[in-house]
Amino acid sequence: MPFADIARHFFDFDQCLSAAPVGQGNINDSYRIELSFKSGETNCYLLQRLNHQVFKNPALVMDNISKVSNYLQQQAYGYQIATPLPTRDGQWLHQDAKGNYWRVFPFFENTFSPDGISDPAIAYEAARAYGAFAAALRDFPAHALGETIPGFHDTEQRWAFFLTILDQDPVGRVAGAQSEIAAIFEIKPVFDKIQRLRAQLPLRVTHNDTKAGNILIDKTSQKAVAVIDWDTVMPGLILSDFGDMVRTFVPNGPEDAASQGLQMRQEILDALLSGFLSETEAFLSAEEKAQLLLGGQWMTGEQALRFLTDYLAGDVYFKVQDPEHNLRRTQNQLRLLHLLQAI
Ligand code: GN1
Ligand code: MG
Repeated sequence: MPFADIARHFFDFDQCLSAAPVGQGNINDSYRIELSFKSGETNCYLLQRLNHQVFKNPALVMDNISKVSNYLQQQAYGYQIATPLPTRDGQWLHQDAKGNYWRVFPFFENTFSPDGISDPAIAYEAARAYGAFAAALRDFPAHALGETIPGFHDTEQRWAFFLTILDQDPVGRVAGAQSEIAAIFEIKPVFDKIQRLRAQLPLRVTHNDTKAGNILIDKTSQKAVAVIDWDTVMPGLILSDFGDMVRTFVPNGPEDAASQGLQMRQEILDALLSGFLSETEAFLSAEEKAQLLLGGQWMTGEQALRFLTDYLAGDVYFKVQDPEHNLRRTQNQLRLLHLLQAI
């Protein structure tokens, strides 16, 4: 079994009892593996292939994660820390013969991610955990972290890339996506507003991928256990961390829902605000607090732009299950943005 061969670089185990895909990630590939050891012990781990087309400097990703993990271990941070487990020769990554990068994390049993299925209590719990993450890192020196994806939430840069793809039309999809393209041009003022605000907002250490899929909730207690997926933890704006929660928790279905009828849920939005502020109110600036909801519009619009760009580019970035997947995702983000703008 190939997973066993990879795991052998991390552990001296007896047998690999099982290996199965887990999670809904759009970038990396994650597997739960169950290993038995000669001591008689059995343990589960998360084995993950890091997508090095997207993360072009895998060592930098791991360096950031280990710095954040070491730091959080010394803070009063009330959640589990997903510290990576090193290879037997002390590396964070194992590179296989095909050039793929593998890493291992502890596996948190009896947990789930509230992807498009949350109720207000869970949304509150998740937002509180993301808020606690930001709070625990508020004094971490942002310059100590590298940019794992340069310009990740630089929407101006993403806009310029969209225009290039639109112009090149590399796979001939532009003609069939005219209404989505027109809708993207209509939301440009949201991005312009963010750009004007940037000068007034502090640069913080932020998570940058605070989607519903990156929180683990305990199945029994329904309490948040861990904030996961630290690949994009780097300097950023607090608005995007709150915004990506709004984008993924507030609609009554997942971002790639097949139906065009996504609705927004005000009670979830209220729960996110109170959960997040319960941890961050004391240190966020008045301007940051005033603009949290704009963060929701920004992230939803930016994600629409990213999905549409990828559709027009021929599905080169996000994993897709069918040729219309990125278009469907775009339509859902556009619909959600219009609902958020109507609040
Ligand atoms: C990707 O890999 P995953 O699912 O955590 C993407 C996010 C998007 C998200 C949309 C590195 O996150 O930025 O918001 O898909 N991650 C990267 O679901 O691009
Ligand atoms: Mg991610």
